[in-house]
Amino acid sequence: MVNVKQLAKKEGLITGGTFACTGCQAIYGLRLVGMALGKNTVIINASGCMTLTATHPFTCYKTPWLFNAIENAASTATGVTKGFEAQGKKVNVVCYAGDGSTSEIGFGAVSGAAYRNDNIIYICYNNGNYANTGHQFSAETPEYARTLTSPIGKKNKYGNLLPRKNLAKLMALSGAVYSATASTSYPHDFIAKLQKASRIKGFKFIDLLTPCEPGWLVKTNEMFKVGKMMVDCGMWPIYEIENKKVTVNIKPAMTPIKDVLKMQGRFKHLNGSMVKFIQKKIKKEWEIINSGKFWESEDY
Ligand SMILES: Cc1ncc(C[n+]2csc(CCOP(=O)(O)OP(=O)(O)O)c2C)c(N)n1
Ligand code: SF4
Ligand SMILES: [Mg+2]
Repeated sequence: MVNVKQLAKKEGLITGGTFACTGCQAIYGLRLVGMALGKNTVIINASGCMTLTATHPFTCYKTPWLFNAIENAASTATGVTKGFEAQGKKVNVVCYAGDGSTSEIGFGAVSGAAYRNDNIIYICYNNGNYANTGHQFSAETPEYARTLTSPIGKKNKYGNLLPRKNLAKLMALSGAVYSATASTSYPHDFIAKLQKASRIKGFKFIDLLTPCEPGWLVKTNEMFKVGKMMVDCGMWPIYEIENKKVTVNIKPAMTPIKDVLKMQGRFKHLNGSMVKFIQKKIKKEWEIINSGKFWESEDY
């Protein structure tokens, strides 16, 4: 368990003032990465919103930062980690890539690194959309959310009709020695997972929920709260998988999902019966998880 007093003394390894939106949870996630892992860390980034936080000649990071095309952050990380291994150096090689990059455009590279069990901590900061290019649908957009490319209209009243890819499970099955989900709204859990990952050799994966103000259409002052409520209502399960053994780290209070959906403009079109339908679905998934059949459940 992370010690709060010790944590408060840790440096975030990130300066104040970045080009990220106010309240952006993806940049807050990077602050937590710095607090958890310290200066002996190299960050490999894939094209996305976080890229704009370090554009030559400016950077807000006190750690090395390598920008990559959206497809290949994991491949670059493999090269970097192999280079350190050849020199006998132990450095935290961290990939910080968005959900569009991880689940779709760069999926081959991520899956290859997991398959080879390369010594990387791969974090997918998951805001459920291609934020940097205007909030298009990604394979991580939740079902029934509206995005720029899954708009609400006469032909489609429900937005995105596809369930999201379950990345933490996929990575565990692809060979990750450690695969977990986390939320920036539960920082202690995320930090503990990062510190655990840094002690394990091989490919480690964390699917990190990072609310996005213009993508989710949430009030700036509710960004932290919305991430917490997504966990508390059961929509974002928090768990870890080590060698196929699953541990649920936060048991959700199963608060009504209507409260968290109401906070997000991307779900504004959903009527009462749709909300009930989704609520039933989440309840059912948790019944499956709680009965010990984790691998048969779907994340929402
Ligand atoms: C091959 C390729 N396709 C599309 C783009 C354009 N592009 C740049 S950033 C971005 C969004 C990435 O989304 P995600 O990985 O979810 O990160 P986020 O923007 O949400 O931070 C896209 C589509 C690109 N750079 N390269
Ligand atoms: S668009 Fe979303 S992910 Fe991008 S900087 Fe703003 S809040 Fe962060
Ligand atoms: Mg994204």
